[in-house]
Amino acid sequence: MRIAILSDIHGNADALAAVLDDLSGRSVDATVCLGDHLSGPLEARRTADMLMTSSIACIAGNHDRALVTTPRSDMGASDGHAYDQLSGAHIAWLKGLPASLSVGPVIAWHGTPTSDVEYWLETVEGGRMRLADRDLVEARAHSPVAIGSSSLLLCGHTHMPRIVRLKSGAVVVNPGSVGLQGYTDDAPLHVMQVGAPEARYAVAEKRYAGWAVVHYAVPYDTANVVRLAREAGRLEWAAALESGWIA
Ligand SMILES: [Mn+2]
Repeated sequence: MRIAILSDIHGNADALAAVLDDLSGRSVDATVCLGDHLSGPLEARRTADMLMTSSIACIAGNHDRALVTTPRSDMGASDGHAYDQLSGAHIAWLKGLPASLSVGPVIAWHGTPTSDVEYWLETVEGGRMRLADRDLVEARAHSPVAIGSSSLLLCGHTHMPRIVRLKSGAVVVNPGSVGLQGYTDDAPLHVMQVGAPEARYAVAEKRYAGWAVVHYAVPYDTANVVRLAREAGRLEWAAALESGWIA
């Protein structure tokens, strides 16, 4: 079994198009997308249209949940910018997204098995993100949701491409972010940056008892999304889109 793993597009339709074009040359049995599809100062409507007309199996991220549960007046700039582009059909699609999905031996969540906002593989320390300690990664895998016999556990949310093996032998894979390679967040305040602007995704293939995982970094023309971010006054977005670094 081969599965393509996308996550955290954040309205970057140009990056999504580049990933889907890259993926078109590869043979996969299924493609999944792990949430935070639309939120940001870019092209939420175009991204939603692309996903809704594709065969990609999507789950909801915390921002997708916010778009259908938060009053417009209480939304942050990124959610509000996306929301204002969406039709009733887009909202209905968002409302129908599950919080998790499983395909054969693969199971996927946005954050962790129990939360779409918790980091699974990373810890924030000194305003930066690092690989979480082993016992914490194991503890966050524990869940009333049955991991069962799944051997490939997928998460997104932190935008950091990573593979971590659990003591059970199962691997947790974060494919990184299709659309946004850096951000700052609060509570606690920290910077996340990949250090390169390419669109990220991963392909995992079952091999014996394990998985061969390949992370891809796909170049695309960032001029349009950088311009859109600047026009929206989101200079940090523009820096991350252009360079993969937060200015
Ligand atoms: Mn998220």
